[in-house]
Amino acid sequence: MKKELSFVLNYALNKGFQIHPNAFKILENVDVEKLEKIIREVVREKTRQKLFQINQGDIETYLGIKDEPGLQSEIRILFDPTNKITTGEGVKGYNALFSSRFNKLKQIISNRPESKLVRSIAFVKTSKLKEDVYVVGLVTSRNSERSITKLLLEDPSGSFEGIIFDVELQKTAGALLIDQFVMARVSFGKNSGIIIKDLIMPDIPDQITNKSETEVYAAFLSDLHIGSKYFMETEFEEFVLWLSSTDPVARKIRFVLIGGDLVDGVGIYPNQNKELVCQTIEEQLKKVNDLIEKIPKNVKIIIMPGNHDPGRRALPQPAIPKKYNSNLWDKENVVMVGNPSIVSLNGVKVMMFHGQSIDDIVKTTPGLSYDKPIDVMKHLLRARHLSPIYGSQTPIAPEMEDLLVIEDVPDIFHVGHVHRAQLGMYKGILLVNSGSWQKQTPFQASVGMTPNPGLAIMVNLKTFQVYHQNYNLNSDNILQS
Ligand code: D5M
Ligand code: FE
Ligand code: ZN
Repeated sequence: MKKELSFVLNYALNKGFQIHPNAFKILENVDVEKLEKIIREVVREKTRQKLFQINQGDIETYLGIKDEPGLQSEIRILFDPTNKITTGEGVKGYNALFSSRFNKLKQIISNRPESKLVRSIAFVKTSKLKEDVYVVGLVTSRNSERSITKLLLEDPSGSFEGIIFDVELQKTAGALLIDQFVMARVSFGKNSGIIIKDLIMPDIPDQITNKSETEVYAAFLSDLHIGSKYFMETEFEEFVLWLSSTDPVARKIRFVLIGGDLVDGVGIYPNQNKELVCQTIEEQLKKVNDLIEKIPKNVKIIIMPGNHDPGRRALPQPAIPKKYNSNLWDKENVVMVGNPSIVSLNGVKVMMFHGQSIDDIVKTTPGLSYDKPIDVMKHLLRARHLSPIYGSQTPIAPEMEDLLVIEDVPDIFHVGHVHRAQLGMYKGILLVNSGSWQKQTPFQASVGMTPNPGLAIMVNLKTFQVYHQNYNLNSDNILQS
């Protein structure tokens, strides 16, 4: 036993006190220089109370690590694709997927006044209307040449090519994502072509944000990439230890959300093994488990997969399967969900999505970039879809139901994947891209991607105020908003 701990025991015994083993366990982890002061003061206080046993609660109260009383930590899973996955086969599956997408979004847009004037594309093409009408459809292609933009829209009755002349409207059209749903006001031109006069997104209506009644905090994390030699293990461990510190914010944290890429995986990209310190998924998940164990048990941890985690690659992804690491599934304070998911934390609805679709969107949409993931997240909200572009880099499974439509409007939208932490606000929704805990990889350096790893983001679920910390000592990391 360390001499400082023997001193503590002897001091207490000499004053007629017993120390409960649980109290002693806490003292074993306290900075030795503080031990003498702690035991003298606790003994003085207990003498005053005439109680001669030193319990866990006495030490916790002294250290300020006693649970904040009255803090709720109620978690409900509002949406999880894990048990809903029923992938269709071949063409039939894709038809079902797109028909589900169309119907769900048509329903979402149906509360707009213009909806009453919506006609089917087949009807509009054959009836040569004199008045403007509306159509709704999925964007199948977009072309800009000289001073006009052409859009191909499709609904279950057929498709048509609309022409846009208006300069501002061409900009709106330029921001449309392929396969996204849109409403268009159309009329017939002189040469019998169909002209698009306006474009309306499904978008987010004005709404009242749900807040927690008590000042509980949630920590937002993603892209740890455990197992990669670029995982910032020391910095992440420091953050995990902070969670059980006496810091007033740490004392109020009741939720930790991990938005995917917990591990770096195996065989995710060519020659990945050269960049791994753990060569198997099991080893990598064991390390995840060891870190999770260090988080206080009164904190609930929500774990969602990303493109590096085991399970299936195509969206929507089921929760990380039990077979790789049953420990995570067995923990009482861990909740395993699929990607995307919606969880309610004390009534605050958080939509979690890893963010794979950002890659395709940044590549095809003018004005969007990897350094500003929040802009892309706003795009997704306006389109009411988490991954509209089909058949590009992001694999999407031909589900019978499109589970990537944003049906329910969240209070917080949590995304990761691009390794750039950023904050934003859209129509009352707090937008969080939680960045990463992995240093810049050689691949990212080769394509000029500059991550800002090591930022921990905490949100007060009562006030929605954001508190953040930088664990990255090598750079002056900034959290953009
Ligand atoms: O992805 C982190 C970011 O880096 C994300 O924006 C994709 C991009 N990335 C990473 N590897 C590749 C390859 N091989 N091709 C294209 N884009 C890539 P993460 O999911 O953490 O790997
Ligand atoms: Fe990642
Ligand atoms: Zn990722």
